[in-house]
Amino acid sequence: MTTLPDEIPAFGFELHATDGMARRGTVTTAHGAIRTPAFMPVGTQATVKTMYPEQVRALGADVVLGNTYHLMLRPGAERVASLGGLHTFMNWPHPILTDSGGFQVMSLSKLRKVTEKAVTFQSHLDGRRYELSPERSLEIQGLLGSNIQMQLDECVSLPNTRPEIDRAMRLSLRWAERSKRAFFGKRGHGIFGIVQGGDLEDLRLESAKGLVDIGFDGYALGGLAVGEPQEVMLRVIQATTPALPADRPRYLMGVGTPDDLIESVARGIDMFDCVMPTRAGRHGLAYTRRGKVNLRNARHADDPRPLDEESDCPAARDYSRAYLHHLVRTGEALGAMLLTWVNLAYYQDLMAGIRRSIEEGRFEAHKAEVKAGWAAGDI
Ligand code: PRF
Repeated sequence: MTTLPDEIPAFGFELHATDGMARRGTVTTAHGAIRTPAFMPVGTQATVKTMYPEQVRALGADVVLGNTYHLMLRPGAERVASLGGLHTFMNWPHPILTDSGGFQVMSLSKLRKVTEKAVTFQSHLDGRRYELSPERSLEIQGLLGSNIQMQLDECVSLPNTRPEIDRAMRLSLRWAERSKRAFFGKRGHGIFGIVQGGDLEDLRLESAKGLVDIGFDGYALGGLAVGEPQEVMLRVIQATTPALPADRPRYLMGVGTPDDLIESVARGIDMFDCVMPTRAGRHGLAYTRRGKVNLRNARHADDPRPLDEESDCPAARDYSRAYLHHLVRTGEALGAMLLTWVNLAYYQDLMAGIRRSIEEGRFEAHKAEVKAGWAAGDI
């Protein structure tokens, strides 16, 4: 008997190749595939700031990130749901991952309080009081309709005390259990658990084991890039990824610089998100094959050269540094648009190069080559 394939693919992860600890895979969702290692542009307010969705897609992004915290406050999850869900609302028909809100509550809202039940906070917009429980976070993420939904967790900054890191890790584990139970597992949608435990490897391993026992579609590493040196972050990643199942994707939350990405891939990470390329672009900073360039700097005022004449990105290839400098100095919208484009193109090219090198079994050599390019400098 033949069976017709279901129209909507199930959520899943397939590993195609490994090279050392680096992995090349594909995450399958109801809205399409995510090639890993992947960088997810951040679209906090249902927009990747200054970019058209078509343009983000054309750069090679398979997935963007949305935020429970921002969207629950404005325009509201029920409203987005009644308008057909987040994919339709923002005209991004491809995969979407949503963060659960806890991390943004901690960094943005006023008068926040964490209890066993939930995190309560006052909106940074109008001071209204809200309660975000694991159940409500997953309800909101279900209303938004994101393909990858995140458990509610508590992230503490570093450096921190062992009792505080321990407390937040255990609370996050209990919330993981409740988040999983509250997740409405529509076909082609998955939920990720979040490993916490600060810079303490024994707590990281306990967190990872607890999450694996609950069972998630993927595993994130939270609580990193929160004040610790890069070497500490990389040590924690290296110690944690071996404790996670090889057949599930691993996502390093809120990271990072191009160097963070390539070094984390070397330690078994598959997915990243970060505001760095988009935020830096709005602040006049460009990421290129030759490192970081600050277009605000007066040395660019008379420079007719583009940022990178060899780039496939028109913004990097067809506009002089002098013009970009002028746009940045005058605060013109086009300056932010062009530099965000440059940066997202660079980040996506970086990931494409990493994926290819893993497939071809030359990741380490490729990493050395890419790092030599940054070190060679801009001029
Ligand atoms: N938890 C959640 N989102 C996050 C983080 C976290 O620890 C981080 C830490 N780098 C960024 N975004 N839920």
